[in-house]
Amino acid sequence: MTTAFVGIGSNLGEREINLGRALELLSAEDGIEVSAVSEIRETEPVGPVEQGPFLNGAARLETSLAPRELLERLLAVENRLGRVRTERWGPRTIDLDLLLYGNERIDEAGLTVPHPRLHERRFVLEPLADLDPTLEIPAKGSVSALLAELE
Ligand code: GSY
Repeated sequence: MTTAFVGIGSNLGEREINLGRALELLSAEDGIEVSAVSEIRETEPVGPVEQGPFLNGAARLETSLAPRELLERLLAVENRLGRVRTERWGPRTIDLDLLLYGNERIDEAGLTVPHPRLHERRFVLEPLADLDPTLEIPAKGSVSALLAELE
């Protein structure tokens, strides 16, 4: 089993319900156990597109799935919740980002772990700090140190 961390976000529709449903669907998957969920925070949108505020959090998973298979399951849950990919940085009913997979560093087409912008995003680091402030981001440092650098 490997411990993985997933960022969760929504800024369209019933945001809180979308997040809860995504966690339910993930828990129902064979090979995935949702072992902890962070606080959920309302956050201002980051990026080039003007859009409404997000609800963001993170979940810790225990998984027997390989990283690529886990990513496929995350995309399948996004699709089941009606996510439509129209605009790259645009609003979304649900966003499930594979942030960390054990201590692995993966750089393949469509799969980069740790997530490439994780270390510079408060809306990702704060939920990770809820789950474990000592958590090490491979090649970047601890979540608490990265958050301190953003201050
Ligand atoms: O990369 C995730 C989607 N996203 C977010 C988000 O989840 N939260 C906030 N606050 N801003 C964002 N901009 C994008 S794109």
